[in-house]
Amino acid sequence: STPTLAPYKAEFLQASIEGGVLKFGQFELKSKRVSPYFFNAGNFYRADLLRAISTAFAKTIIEASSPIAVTPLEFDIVFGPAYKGIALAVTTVDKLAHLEPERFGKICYSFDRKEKKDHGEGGNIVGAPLRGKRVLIVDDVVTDGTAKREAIEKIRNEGGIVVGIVVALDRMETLVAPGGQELEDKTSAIGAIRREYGIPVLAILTLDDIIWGLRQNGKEEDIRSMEEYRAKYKASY
Ligand code: OMP
Repeated sequence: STPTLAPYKAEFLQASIEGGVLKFGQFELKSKRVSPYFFNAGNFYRADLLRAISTAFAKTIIEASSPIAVTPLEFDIVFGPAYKGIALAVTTVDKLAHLEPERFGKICYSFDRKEKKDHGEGGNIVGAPLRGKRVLIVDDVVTDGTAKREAIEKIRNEGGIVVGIVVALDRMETLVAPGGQELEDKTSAIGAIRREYGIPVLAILTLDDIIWGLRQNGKEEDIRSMEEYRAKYKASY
């Protein structure tokens, strides 16, 4: 497990718990698994929480695009898939420009329309045109990866080059068959996307990070059920 957590990650974790975004208890997932925690990115609508998540996204991106990184992330546009990704992309771009104006002052945002538009300016993209640009996708959680694959295809259809994905949370768990059965294969949704598209998929927080945080000041029973869940479902990537 994680020996320590970067301060911005620890702050994001604390804000997520205090803001009711990250909850502990019993939750049925899309996959039908019963999880001892749930991360609801739809609850980031309050100003202080939005600031916490955009700061954490921006710092994750700044770290990954550091010129001294082995393969620094380079991008022109931050793309947020509709609807939840929109606020994330817009606030992340604003935060990047605020934290590092020299490097990120001219970074753009874009997002897709869910509905077709056939009048006015037309088009399926709002914000910076994607053609020929390096595009970084931001989103909340990867569950089975369907939404991320759709976003990648849309961006490519518009002529954009997807260079990476940053999500708020990597649940680190194995994929489940469409019918809900457990599989022999220990692949994660994030691992599958990394291999399929050959792009980095970064996360602000992982399941390991949450458990680390809980060990610092969480409830004993939450720690136990989280560790059991991890032992049962953790992916090999
Ligand atoms: P999109 O934001 O539309 O991709 O949906 C993400 C899906 O993941 C939703 O169906 C959520 O119910 C689900 N989800 C979370 O949002 N947070 C979690 O911690 C776990 C899940 C999940 O069901 O796996």
